[in-house]
Amino acid sequence: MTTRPEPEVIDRASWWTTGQVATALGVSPVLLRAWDGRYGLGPARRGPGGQRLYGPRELQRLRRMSALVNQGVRAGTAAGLVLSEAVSPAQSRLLADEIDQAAAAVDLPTLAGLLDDLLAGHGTIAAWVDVLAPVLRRQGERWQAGESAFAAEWALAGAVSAALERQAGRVPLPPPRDRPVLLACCATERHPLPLQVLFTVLREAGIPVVFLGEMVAPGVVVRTAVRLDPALVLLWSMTPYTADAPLLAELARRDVPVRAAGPGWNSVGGRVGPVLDGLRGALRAVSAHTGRAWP
Ligand code: B12
Repeated sequence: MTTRPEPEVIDRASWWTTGQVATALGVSPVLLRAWDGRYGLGPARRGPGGQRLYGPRELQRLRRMSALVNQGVRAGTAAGLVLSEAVSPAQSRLLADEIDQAAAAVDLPTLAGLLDDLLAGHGTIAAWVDVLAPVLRRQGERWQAGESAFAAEWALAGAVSAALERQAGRVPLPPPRDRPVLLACCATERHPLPLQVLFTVLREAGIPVVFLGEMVAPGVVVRTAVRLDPALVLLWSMTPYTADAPLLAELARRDVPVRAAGPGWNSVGGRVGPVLDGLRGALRAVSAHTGRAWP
């Protein structure tokens, strides 16, 4: 039996040049080289022609560095913070275990503290990909094996959602001059977390974004899309029985730029177009529709 590689794994094998990173972060290549020389925030490796290549972890660190500097933190202080934040695989496992245990004990204050530290310390993308998604998948496996306590799953999902909300709330709203990205779950879909992660990442990047949440009535999605004239709509389905192909068709019929997102669409077939099934792929789609560079 062949197993399909997980999209996130493929994405994470990508490498970016200095120019691509500079464009994505809105800083100059000269500044990137200065941050490398002064603070060691450099590329992970060199390409065949000697070009500097940044991997996902380096990119994430530079994104944090840039965000901190934009918030007024001095570059030296920001670099110190960022360098002390790198998550090793061993640390990821440790953090994941701590979060798992706090969820199992339904220890909500500890859970909130751990999640706030994780998001602030490692950035939303790394926190999600390296720690939170694995913990949630573990919960799902337990549920499937009939072992899961529902209370733990609710505690975890609720606490992650609340922590993402706090994280997004720390970022100032971008000026409302650009067309927003609109994110909505299909009408029976109750797994909004991946979409909320995307919402948080876009907020952090200063991209106008509206998140309608879970279980959105089709009429609400259509009316909101027509009213907002979004640059892109992502319609989320996590499980096969929630994918709403007629809604997707209705939006397309009204010339709304829309993409199906999430594994639930895979069973619907080619009628819905290529499905976005990874955080990085979704960011690339947003980039293509908003003109905002994102490697
Ligand atoms: C938490 C949770 C819940 C919570 C949700 C609360 C909340 N606020 O989100 C609650 C308790 C409500 C719930 C309910 C149910 N759940 Co549930 N749930 C989960 C759990 C544990 C995590 C969900 C999640 O956020 N996953 C996100 C990440 C961790 O999943 P992932 O596989 O790594 O992500 C993939 C993609 O989403 C993508 N991706 C990751 N991030 C991003 C970001 C973007 C932007 C994009 C585009 C893609 C993307 O990459 C991955 C590879 O494909 C999953 C287990 C799991 N493996 O996901 C089960 C799971 C999804 N649930 C499942 C089921 C069956 C249900 C229920 C039917 C159970 C029930 N009888 O109550 C209901 C259905 C509700 C509904 N109508 O939608 C099954 C679905 C099986 C299937 N494929 O049909 C799962 C897989 C558990 C299992 N192993 O069986 N659930």
